[in-house]
Amino acid sequence: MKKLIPLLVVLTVVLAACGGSTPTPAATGGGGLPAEAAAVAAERGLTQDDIYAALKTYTPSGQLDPYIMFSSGGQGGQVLVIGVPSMRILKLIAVFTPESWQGYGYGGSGDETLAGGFMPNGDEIKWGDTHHPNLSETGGEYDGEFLFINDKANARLAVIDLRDFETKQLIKNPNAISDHGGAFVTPNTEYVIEGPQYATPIGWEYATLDEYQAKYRGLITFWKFDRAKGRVDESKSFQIELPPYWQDLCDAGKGPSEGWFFCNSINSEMATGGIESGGEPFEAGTTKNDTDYLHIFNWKKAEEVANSGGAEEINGIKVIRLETAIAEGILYFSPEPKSPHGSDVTPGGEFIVVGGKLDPHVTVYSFQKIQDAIAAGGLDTDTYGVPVIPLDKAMEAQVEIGLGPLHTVFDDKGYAYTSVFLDSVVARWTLGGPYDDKNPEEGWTLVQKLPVQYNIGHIAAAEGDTASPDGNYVVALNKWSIDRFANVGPLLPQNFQLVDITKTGDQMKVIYDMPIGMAEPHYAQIIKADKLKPFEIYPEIGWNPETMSVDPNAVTDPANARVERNGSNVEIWSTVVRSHFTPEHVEIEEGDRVVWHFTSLERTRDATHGFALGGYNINLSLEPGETQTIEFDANKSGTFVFYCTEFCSALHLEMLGYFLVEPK
Ligand code: RUQ
Ligand code: CUA
Repeated sequence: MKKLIPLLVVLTVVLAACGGSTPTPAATGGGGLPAEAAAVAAERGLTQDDIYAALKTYTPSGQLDPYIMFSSGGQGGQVLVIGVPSMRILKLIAVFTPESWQGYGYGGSGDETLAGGFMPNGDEIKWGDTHHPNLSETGGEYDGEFLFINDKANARLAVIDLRDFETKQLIKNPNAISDHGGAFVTPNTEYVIEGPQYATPIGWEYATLDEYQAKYRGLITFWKFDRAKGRVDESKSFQIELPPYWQDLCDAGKGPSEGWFFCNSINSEMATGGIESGGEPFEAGTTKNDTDYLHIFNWKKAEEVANSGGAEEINGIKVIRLETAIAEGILYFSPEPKSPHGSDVTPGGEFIVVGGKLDPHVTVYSFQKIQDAIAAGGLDTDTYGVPVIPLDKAMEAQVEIGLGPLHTVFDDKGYAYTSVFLDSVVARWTLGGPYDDKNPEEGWTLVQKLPVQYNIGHIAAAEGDTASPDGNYVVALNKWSIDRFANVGPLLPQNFQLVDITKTGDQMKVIYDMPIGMAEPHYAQIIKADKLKPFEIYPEIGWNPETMSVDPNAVTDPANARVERNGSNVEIWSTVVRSHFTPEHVEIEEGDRVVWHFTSLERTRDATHGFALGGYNINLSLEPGETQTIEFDANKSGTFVFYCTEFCSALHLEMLGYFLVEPK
């Protein structure tokens, strides 16, 4: 009991920090802790740290989270929406993988969206390995309008509209078959960048590995975003050809470095593997050199060159050739220590932080020094002729933080937070230079290593990639959970740990463990919840979420619901409202082509209906006001049932209809 006595202090501090009022004396017991709470704490064996964590994260029913985190859903191919600090999952957004709750990929408009990401020959791809979500930005700040995410497995990009949290566009990269350094936006979302990963010939043309150095290439894509249309415009996008160095993570410059873009790379050795035939395995071959290359792009210059005839069109997209990129001053390198990972620009845009997976340091590059070195000229080049800025001419500082530094995020107090994979810690260190007077420590200094459970990959901070991060929280996206949760068999969940970073110095604390039992997320971004302005219901009855306007086939009055036959084409206009479909009997003939429109007449928030047609692999979600159209061949005769899949009213079970297909 003794250890619980100072809890009133904790309570007061926490509540004050949350902007709430301090507890009234009547609510507290003799020892400062409400008697009932003290009993619970004692019974559960909770320490003061546990109680602090509980108070920082417990979110009463109806209270809303101040932050929303958008996390990649990894090889599940989706995006997770999570409230912070409650760490409650609010939504799973279907992106690259069909998802039946949202009716995505089961007959409705999601089919077309998914088809946008199919292979150029039309072959279906129905999953993705989502890595890095990026929120759209205006002036270097998240604006809450759009979210982008890449699919590493197939080199694809997705656009999600945050008005309804739905995926609107998938694009298959016509010249790359794997990516990683995406999706990263420029400070005004002029471009969404998809950096490459494993080199292949452009357009993944066949070439043997003997021809690696001659024919294999890296390829970074600048997808032009048309904000008014809410879509990427492929015709205004461009790519830059790169040496086959396996470019990795990227970040856009901002402030003084706006117009520039930075990616690390991991295979300057140009290793080609082949362990089975006596070759060096990739893991050994790619880690021989002491340094790889930080790639430094002048994207404003690249844009000019691409738009003034300096690019070649390959498979329908403009490609700036490597020679052109070198000649025009678009591409520079600088060495980076030992298998780097993570390339993160500081909030003010002055520095780029790179973590070396096999180096105990983070290396901080100065944008100004890079510019000075470029201006001074006389640079040596790599094998392909790209100018290389010596490390000592580009480097501002190195901070030794531990084994396996990966990614770095920032707060409002001049601290940087780096995920350290092998050590399983979050390392807090201070940024020097212009950030020096923001925190109590001096210069570029390691401040705290906070153990996390276990093997942290990415790390995300509140508003962390903006020009003005918030502080308050970081989330450790841990790869292994091992013993943190009940055993659910040999495939374990990931562990997201919420870290309280409100206090300066070495006082970071883990305050929540959240199992992610649906694939392995990579990056996440955390936005202030009040920046998001999603619809509560669709703005008008008949709203088509694909066009974001009223659908010409919307039916606003059940009296106009009908079935029309034209030869073997049957078109149906249905209305949907609690608790019936109109019409309820649909009778057609085997072999008919069916086009079926649904309009939800609901104007009540959360009054969602579903449309499931058993035996035909069809399922829709019809949110208030939404119109959807499905098309299929009635290739099976029989008596089928359609019904509503959302428990929408007391008579939800009675919300059904018969679909009768008369045999030929
Ligand atoms: S990368 S941690 Cu895409 Cu670091 Cu996963
Ligand atoms: Cu509509 Cu259940």
